[in-house]
Amino acid sequence: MSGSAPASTHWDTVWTHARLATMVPGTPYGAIDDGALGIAAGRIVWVGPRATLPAAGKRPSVTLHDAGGRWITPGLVDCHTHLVYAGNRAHEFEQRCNGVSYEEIARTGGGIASTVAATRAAAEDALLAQSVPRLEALLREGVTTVEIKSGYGLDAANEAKMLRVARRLGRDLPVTVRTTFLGAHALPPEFSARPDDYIDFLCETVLPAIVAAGLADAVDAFCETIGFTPAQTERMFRAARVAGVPVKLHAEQLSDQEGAALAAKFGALSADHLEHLSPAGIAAMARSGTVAVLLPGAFYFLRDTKVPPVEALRRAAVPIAIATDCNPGTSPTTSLLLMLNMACTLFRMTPAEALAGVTRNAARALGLQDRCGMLQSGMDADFVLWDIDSPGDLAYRIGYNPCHAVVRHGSTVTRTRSVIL
Ligand code: DI6
Ligand code: FE
Repeated sequence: MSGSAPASTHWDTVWTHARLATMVPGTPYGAIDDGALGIAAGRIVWVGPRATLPAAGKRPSVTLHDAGGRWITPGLVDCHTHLVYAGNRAHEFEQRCNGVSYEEIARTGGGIASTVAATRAAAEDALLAQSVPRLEALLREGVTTVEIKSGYGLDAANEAKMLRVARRLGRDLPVTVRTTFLGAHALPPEFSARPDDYIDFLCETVLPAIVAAGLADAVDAFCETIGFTPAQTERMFRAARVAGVPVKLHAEQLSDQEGAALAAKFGALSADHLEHLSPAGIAAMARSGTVAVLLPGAFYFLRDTKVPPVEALRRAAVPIAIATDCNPGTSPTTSLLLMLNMACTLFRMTPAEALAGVTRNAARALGLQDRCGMLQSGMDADFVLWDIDSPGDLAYRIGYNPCHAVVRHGSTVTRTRSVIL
């Protein structure tokens, strides 16, 4: 468990008197009871029991932090969000509470289309300003890495605008942002009834421009009866492959389109939602190492009853991640901790699985497994101090935030309590 720091390493900081949930597999939470963390230049250089702290961590030049016996986990990773958007869809929630279905709202010009109209109309700065409070809410709960999708612009200029806003959020706020191009989210009005022409336009014009501008870390699509067919999704994936960008997929949310197997065929980082995932889809994901990203907020908000096949995923050893799916239509939440609780209550996951789902496995769903998601030598020094008695408390509470402080790249960036460490 102990990290190995070369003897010559100059340590900047040591955190001691901590209970570490390293999330390194092998033991529950990878716990180290009386632990210490060594940091140099924003990276973790040593993790282990305080009693075995190497000499490099005891030099007078090293800044010492006492965690006060608190639990420390890796910084949380929200690996699936649509948090950059303009407007508000509260009225659609009212419609649904009056008996109208999500699909009906989508078919009659509401749903994603209404957010597309609002997002197109918003200037870049206004879009940023509307998105900042949502991201800040996530950060207050210990999120240090977030994925943000486009998909409410649906043309070259507005998809790029969304992704530039996502990149700016990563520069302006203490969080690592990974961007995903989701041009194939819905059909824009100007391509009405011409989905294949729209996919051509995305593959030939929009995706190459976005990749050339360095705006996309991944490509995603919404493979669904109200989204795009598997054949259209496959064309997006081929274009992504040509552009050298990894893929992810909104798969099997409302019906089984065999999207997860398609994603696995392209070595997807993740397949997400998966309520209607089949045994064949699970086997394909297991073979390709594709992470299953479950989104209990959308399941809850749509009053879905079809639970994703968690036990079968477990048996097949498919890594399971949990995310907010923060979006105005189906998951208007900015609480990743609430998603932990819902993963346990609604999907029957364990608190340890849920926490792995927002740390180790979420990092993997973004291809960042070597950078974050565990407290391990070599990883970014992104971690959270919690006022909790055990790591399971994080999934236990409903609507309570025990985050004490957040450290990103070695520096304390958020302190939610006035108590001095
Ligand atoms: N699945 C979802 O749950 C969101 N997008 C998607 O492909 C919904 C987005 C919205 O309704 O605005
Ligand atoms: Fe989504």
